[in-house]
Amino acid sequence: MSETLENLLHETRQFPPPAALAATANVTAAAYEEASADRLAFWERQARRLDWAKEWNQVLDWSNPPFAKWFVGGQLNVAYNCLDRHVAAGRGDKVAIYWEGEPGDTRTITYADLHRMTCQAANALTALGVTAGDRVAIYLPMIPEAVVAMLACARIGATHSVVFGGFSVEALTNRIQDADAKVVITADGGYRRGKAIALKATVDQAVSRCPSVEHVLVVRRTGEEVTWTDKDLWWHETVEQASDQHEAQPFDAEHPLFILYTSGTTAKPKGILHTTGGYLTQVSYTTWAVFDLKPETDVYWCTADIGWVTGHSYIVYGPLSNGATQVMYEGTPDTPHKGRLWELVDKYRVSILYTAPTLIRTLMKWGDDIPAQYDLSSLRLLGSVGEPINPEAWMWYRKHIGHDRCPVVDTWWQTETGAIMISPLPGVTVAKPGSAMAPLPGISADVVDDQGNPVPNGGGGYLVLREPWPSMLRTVWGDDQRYIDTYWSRFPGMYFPGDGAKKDEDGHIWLLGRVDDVMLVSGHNISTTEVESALVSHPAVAEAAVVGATDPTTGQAIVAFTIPRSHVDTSGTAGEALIAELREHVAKTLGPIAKPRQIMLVPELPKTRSGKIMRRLLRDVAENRELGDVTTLQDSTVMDLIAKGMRARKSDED
Ligand code: 6R9
Repeated sequence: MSETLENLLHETRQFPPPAALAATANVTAAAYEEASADRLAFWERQARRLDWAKEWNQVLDWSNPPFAKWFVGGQLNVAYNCLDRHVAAGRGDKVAIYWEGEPGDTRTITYADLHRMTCQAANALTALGVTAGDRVAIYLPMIPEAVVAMLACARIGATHSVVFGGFSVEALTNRIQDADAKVVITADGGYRRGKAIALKATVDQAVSRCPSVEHVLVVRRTGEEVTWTDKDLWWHETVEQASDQHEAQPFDAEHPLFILYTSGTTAKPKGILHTTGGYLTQVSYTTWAVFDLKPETDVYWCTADIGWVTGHSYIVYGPLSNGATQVMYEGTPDTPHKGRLWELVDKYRVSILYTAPTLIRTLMKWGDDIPAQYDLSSLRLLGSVGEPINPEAWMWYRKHIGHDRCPVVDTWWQTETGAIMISPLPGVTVAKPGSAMAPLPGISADVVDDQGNPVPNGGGGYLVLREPWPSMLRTVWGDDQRYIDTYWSRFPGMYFPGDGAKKDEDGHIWLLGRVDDVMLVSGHNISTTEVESALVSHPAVAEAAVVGATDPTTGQAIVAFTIPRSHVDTSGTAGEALIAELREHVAKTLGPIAKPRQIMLVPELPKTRSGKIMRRLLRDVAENRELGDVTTLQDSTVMDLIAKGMRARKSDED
């Protein structure tokens, strides 16, 4: 990418915080001032939200950048902070998790229950020879045992590596091998779209290629038949028979807590390493600050999978360290019907909902009438994470889910950052649809040009983080050089997350997608996000993905893949007319430079399991290439559908 990103999209709508929420908000504007007056003292105060067995003697050691140490000399136990201290304070009977299985079976788990289950799992893992510093791979569906397994590892100082329950043998094998995991925790299977999906057979194949694995613990979820090897142990015959008495030992603030592999590329997966004290400090603080969480009265629900960093930070460690009550759901939002999420919001009186733009756009596609059938009056705050949220999707979320009553917080962060970094504060910020707005108190973010100089307001470029933060990754597992090269080499002295961004006229930050996806059209750098948002702002469009395809005249040309809303007629000439109208609509909204060369109407888009659009695959289609690596796709049949549509169109044109 040369120079800067064009700033094409202009959004003028603004939404101040609801007065009642602002009046009782956990965090006020004073937090920004406190943090900028003394950043380290600010984080030190947030660390005191936790129970430490031993106080630190230095807040930050940054003497050997980019290798940071936070709360040096401090000691704590993560599971103790998520469980024991709540039970000890008399909150053992408070519900930690309302769990809802996809088939409709339910479990209500209190903090005392979760504590007992975690102690049993900690004892069972110890009996299997797992000690502090060992790695444990977790490959489970969205069942409470996934939370228990993670907390049990944290409790005994073992480092967990959660692998998405949908990943292939190949992906699982690589991840077990890279971390040298000693134990794998899995299940016979889980439920998805009304079917039992087997997991154990995948683990068997992977483990046969992973000599480091000594034992496999198997949770019985579906009851389907599984083959058994001599490494296998049933969870109910080991963990559930173990003692529920376990004394948590404190670990060093920099003790490894987990490895999480980032997905999406063909390269060897990167094991992102997070440690104990700084990570828990920032996830705990941000859960309380960004969601305005009131643990006594709120019912919180994050729809992420546990295998995504969002599940780690905002299902397990953030909410539980705050003593929250939350909903956890096993299945997909369309099973057994497309109102399932809203049925659950109503049933459990959910007050805080945290989800992803991909889901919001899918809900838009299904139609406004579905959420309208449910009582959503318990909701008071909505969050979004995972991709830039298109202004129109933001407006839809605010109107049809939040009934214009709930603030929407668009939260930018990454696996690598561990916790939310850029987001509105719900009781403070006057939000703009589509903008993550400003770095949180204690975080220093900026947008810079090619040379690393800050861009002026109104300009676009690269997002950077200027100062270390408590929940930052500490390295790439086993590869310090890759850590330096990937994140700290593009701009000296700054962390580069790989995202493009712009500052608007007021200095607020808008994320523009991965810089690898930026298109260069006739010498102009154009972000995929802005063109997609322009398409989504048309009433016929629910979702769009654009890519730059090689073009003899313009260098790259914009090719758009667009999912129409369910009521839209796309047959024959109506489809042709819609495409022509959409091309004009983009040109009108953003300027003629952004007019797509080609628009394809498609039923689905290729996505990762966390819902991110895989533009790389769409580029392959747009340029008539063989498809690259599809192992991290959520649904591999989607690409066949799109490629078929593309070929049919081409032969029409020929
Ligand atoms: C938490 C998570 C990280 C990448 C990140 C960026 C994109 C996430 C976003 C967002 C715009 C937001 N991203 N949140 N882009 N606005 N609110 O998603 O982690 O899976 O590691 O992905 O996701 O491109 O760099 P991860």
